[in-house]
Amino acid sequence: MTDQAPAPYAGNKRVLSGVQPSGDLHLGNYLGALVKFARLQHEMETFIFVADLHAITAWQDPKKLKQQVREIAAAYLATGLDPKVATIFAQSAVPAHAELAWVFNCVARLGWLDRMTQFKDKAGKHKERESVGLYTYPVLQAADILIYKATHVPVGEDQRQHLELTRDIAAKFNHDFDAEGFFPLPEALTQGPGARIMSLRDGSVKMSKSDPSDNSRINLTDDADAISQKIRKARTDADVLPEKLEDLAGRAEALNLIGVYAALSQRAAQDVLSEFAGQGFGALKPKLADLAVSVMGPIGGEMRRLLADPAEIDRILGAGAERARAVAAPTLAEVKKIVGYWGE
Ligand code: AQP
Repeated sequence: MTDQAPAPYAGNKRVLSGVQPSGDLHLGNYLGALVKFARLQHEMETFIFVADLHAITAWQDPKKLKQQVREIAAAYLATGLDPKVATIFAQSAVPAHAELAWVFNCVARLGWLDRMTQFKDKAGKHKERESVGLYTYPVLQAADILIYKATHVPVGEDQRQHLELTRDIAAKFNHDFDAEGFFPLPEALTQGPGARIMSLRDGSVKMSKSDPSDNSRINLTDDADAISQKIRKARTDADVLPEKLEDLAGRAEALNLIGVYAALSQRAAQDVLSEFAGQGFGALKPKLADLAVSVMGPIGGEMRRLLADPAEIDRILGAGAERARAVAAPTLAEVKKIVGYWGE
């Protein structure tokens, strides 16, 4: 394999996104993020990182973290990211993210962060016990994006509010330091059928790595039996499926399974619903299980193959970090000048 090199890309468009190495990746991460990365790498210059700085906002076992990073990198590669096209790296290998985050901590307002619903969801009733890092997480996310002056950020719907905060930080920095146009105002790419995949056990909450129930999600590493069993056990209701999508209102679990089917088969949800209209979940679930096994099964297999050679994954991450550092360095140097730091 040759070393990483940037792909030709359209205009000044640049993609940045990442995933935390905080647990097994699931169908929501796959449909909401990974499939988009693989597609976008051919349309724009693409930077995809493993968010290990973000991961430690909740405690991670230091003996396992490096391997968790490799697992996310393996998932990127197994779902089609090509290190010859995209820049793939670990966030902690590019210190400029954290340096810019400090400047942004001084630009962002407390009131802005107080509005972040993800912090409220994750902290629950005991926010005083959470790390300060979890609170300022969206500020680091703004730095991740803007250190590369990225213009497009493919994420699931749950990240839309953080992207709006990134735009606010970019605009305030540009304004406060009289540096109009220095940072772009990046766009969230949330469109697509997999933008919000819900838990298989509760259609009102998103599928998540940190959900204590393993049956709530399909992991990228699940084998065919586990995938089929989880779909068989997925919570549903007793009604038959209707003809029209709007008639699924109030049936969150049913809507979710139709959405997953549509996303995995790259069909419109209405088209899938028409196929099963008048039938119950006994008809839908076995077909959905076969479909999920056919799409997800090979990804798990490829991840296992890649993880058998950790040195190769480390080599790819190392080459990616070198390139990312080179792209980040001039932006950080300019920021230091703009802010008026003493450093050269
Ligand atoms: N359920 C989901 N549907 C669609 N997209 C999703 N994403 C996460 N869950 C869903 C998208 O996956 C990307 C990576 O997410 P992350 O690991 O950085 O953090 P997260 O959003 O906090 O993901 P999880 O799985 O919910 O992890 P935990 O439980 O650790 O918080 C993002 O683009 C996200 O939108």
